[in-house]
Amino acid sequence: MKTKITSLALVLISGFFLLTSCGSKSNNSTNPTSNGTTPLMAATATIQNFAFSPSVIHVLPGGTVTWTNKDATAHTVTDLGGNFDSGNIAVDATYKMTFPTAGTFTYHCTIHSMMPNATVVVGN
Ligand SMILES: [Cu+2]
Repeated sequence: MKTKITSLALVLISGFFLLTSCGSKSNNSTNPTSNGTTPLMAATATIQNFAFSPSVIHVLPGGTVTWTNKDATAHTVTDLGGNFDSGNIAVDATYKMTFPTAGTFTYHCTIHSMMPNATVVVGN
């Protein structure tokens, strides 16, 4: 009888740890992502019709912005201050940049000078 209770407790305890470890794992892998209008740890943006959208992207310090090129030609995401440069982003490809410190970064596409500049605002 004593053995039965002990093994039951072991099953319950291991089940609990299995559940909690799964829960923390999924929390870590899914950073809250915004469309760039609210500062979160991750934001997504698109390059489409020769424009960056949204034109102002907000992200928290330490956050990441991922741009996807949805045009039929290559573009770049190039900081005017020289802090980052994607190089050519191919059609349907993405470029990911992490911003460790607060600040305002204005960037453009070096291939198409007629494309409007856009901005990443890093801060709370
Ligand atoms: Cu371009």
